[in-house]
Amino acid sequence: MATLNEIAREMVSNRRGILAADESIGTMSSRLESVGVAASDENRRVYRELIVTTPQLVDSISGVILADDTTRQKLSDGRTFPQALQDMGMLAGIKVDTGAKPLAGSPDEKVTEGLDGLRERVAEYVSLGSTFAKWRAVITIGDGIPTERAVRANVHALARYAGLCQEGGLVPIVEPEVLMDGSHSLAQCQQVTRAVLRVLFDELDLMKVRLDGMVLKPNMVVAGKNCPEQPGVDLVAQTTVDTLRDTVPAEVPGIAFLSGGQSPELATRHLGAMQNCGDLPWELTYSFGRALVGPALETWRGDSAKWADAQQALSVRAVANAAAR
Ligand code: 5MM
Repeated sequence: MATLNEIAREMVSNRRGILAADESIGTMSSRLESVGVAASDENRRVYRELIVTTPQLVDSISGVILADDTTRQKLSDGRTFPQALQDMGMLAGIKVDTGAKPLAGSPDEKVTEGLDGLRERVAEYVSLGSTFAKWRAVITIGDGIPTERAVRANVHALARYAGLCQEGGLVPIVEPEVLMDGSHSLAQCQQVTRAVLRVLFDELDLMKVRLDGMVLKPNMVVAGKNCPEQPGVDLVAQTTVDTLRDTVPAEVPGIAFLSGGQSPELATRHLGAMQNCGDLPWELTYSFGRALVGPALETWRGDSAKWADAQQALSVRAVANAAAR
C-alpha cells in the first residue's frame, strides 16, 4: 500500500495537476442553471461523467477532487466515479468539509465546518476508493478583516482535519484561500497570505501533521478584483513565490494553486511565470476548478451533441496548464 508521502508526490508529479470537481450541490446547481441546465442529481452526474471521461485527461491530471454525492454516483457503464478514475490512472479525492459558515462574533467572516464525525467519514471514504481529501477555508480581506479570531479558527480546523485524514490514510489537501473579492492591493494580499500561512504551519506542527504527506492549495498572491491597480503577470508570479518561500517548509512535496476567479488563461500564465522564479523546494502545480472546467461547461450547456467539443475545451485547458508547468 502506498504511503502518504508516495500519494502526495504522485498528486504533484509529472507536470500534472489536480482537477477540482467538488462543487457542493448548491454551487453546482447554480453553475448548471447559469448555462440553462436544470439542477438535478442526474444532470450533476452526467456533467461529472463528461469531465472525468475526457480523453487523455490522465496525461495532465493526476487526480480529481469529488464531492460526496459524486463519490456515491455511477458512470453510465456502472462503475463508481472513484473506480473509474482509478481504472483511468487517476486518483480519487473527496471534499470533506461541510462548508464555510458565519463565524460567531465576526459577521463578515466565515469558519469552515465539518470536523464532527470526520474520523468515521474518512474511514468510509477510504472504503469507497478515495485516496486524498480536501478542506477549504476562506479568508476575506476588507475593512478591519481578517481578524486574528477568524484566521486562528480556520487554521485550527484545517490542522485538525489534516491530522484526522492522515490518521485514517488519506492525504489532506490543505486549502487556505485568501479571496480575490474586494479592492485590496497586491501588497495587502501578500501581507494577509503570508500571515495566514505562518499561523497555518504553526498549527499543523502543533497538531503533528506530517508535512511530507500533505499538499498545500493556496491562492496566488494577486490584487483584489476591484483594485484599480492590477499587477502584471511576472509581478504576481514573483510575489507569490516570495511569499511561499517565506512560509512553506521544504518538506511539503507540492503546492497546487486554486484559480479563485481568475480567467482560465490568466491563471495558466501566472502558473507558467512562476516556474521561472528560480529553484524551488516544492513542486508548483494547479488544482483549478473554474479555470479548468469553466470553458467545458459553457460549451456543453446540456447539449449531448456538444459532448466531444466540451471535453475538447477541458482538454485544451488541462494541456495548457501541464505545459505551463
Ligand atoms: C470546485 O469548487 C470547490 C468547492 O466549492 P464549494 O464547496 O463552495 O461549492 C472549491 O473549493 C474549489 O476546489 C476551489 O475554490 C478551487 O476552485 P477554483 O475555481 O477557485 O480554482
